Amino acid sequence: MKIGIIGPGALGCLLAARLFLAASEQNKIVLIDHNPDRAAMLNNQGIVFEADGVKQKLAIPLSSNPSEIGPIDVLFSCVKSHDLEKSLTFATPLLSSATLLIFLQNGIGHLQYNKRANGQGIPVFATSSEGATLLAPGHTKHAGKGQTYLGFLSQQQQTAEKSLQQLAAILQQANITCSVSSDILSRLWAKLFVNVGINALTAIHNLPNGQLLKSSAIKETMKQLVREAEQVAIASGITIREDPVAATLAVCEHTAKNISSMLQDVRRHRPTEIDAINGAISVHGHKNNIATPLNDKTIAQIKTIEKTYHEYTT
Ligand code: KPL
Repeated sequence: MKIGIIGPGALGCLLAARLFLAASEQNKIVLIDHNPDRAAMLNNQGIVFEADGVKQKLAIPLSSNPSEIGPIDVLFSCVKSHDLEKSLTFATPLLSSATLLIFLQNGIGHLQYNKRANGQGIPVFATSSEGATLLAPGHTKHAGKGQTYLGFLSQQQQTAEKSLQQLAAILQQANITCSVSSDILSRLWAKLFVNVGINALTAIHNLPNGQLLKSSAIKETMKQLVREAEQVAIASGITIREDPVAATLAVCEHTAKNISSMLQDVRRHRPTEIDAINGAISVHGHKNNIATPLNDKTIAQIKTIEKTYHEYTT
């Protein structure tokens, strides 16, 4: 299989590194970056990957020119949810009607791409709890083993089902615990609950995930954020598989040292995924007449932080 990963962030580099280390003659890996200067720099420098106390430099091929690569079998989209639209336009030459296009964004806003594929890729939705921290451009550190689920939101032909199973096996061989889920929508919401409870609070308080549990006030806010999200999910007809509050507390503990993706964004003065995470709860809450005051307040707090980026940089 020819496998591309677009977006050399923390998770993109982790996937690329794991797949590259396990790649065989049959499976070729390429990283894709829309930014030609960064792509050239990373091509020279190599991707630095730290895991289990070992640091290595990997010569993973990196391109900023999708036309020179052409259609591939699998494209992992690891860009932020707010960059997805322009990234898909950029990636068009990589997509054929048979390409598995794997969406790995946080939140649920990107589910709209299930209907918009237009023969350019077969949309697959994925959720991963692999912990990864980007220490510098192209330098990623594995911060905790997780579980990855892949699944279709709509009925597919048998060939697509087979390709997805084949991809799950490749990921599994590459040390990424992975399975195909027949109920990916519930899995995406389950991940959303966790992100709703953890991400914004880590960014507001500038704390690694595990530290949130050390303050009873923050822990209580986390529980309430997730309970609001749960009410919205129930009103939206989503199947809930496990207690979202217990699951969020457990992820906080398992990823105690992790710097959440939102806190990483805030520290780099990048736009956050607040709209795709707590924002999605607020929007779906409004649609279903469920009030979400704590999520609304949290969104406002993060937007205030985002505004300060400008003040710092001018
Ligand atoms: O998905 C995450 C993120 O940081 O976006 C969690 C699960 C909170 C791990 O940090």
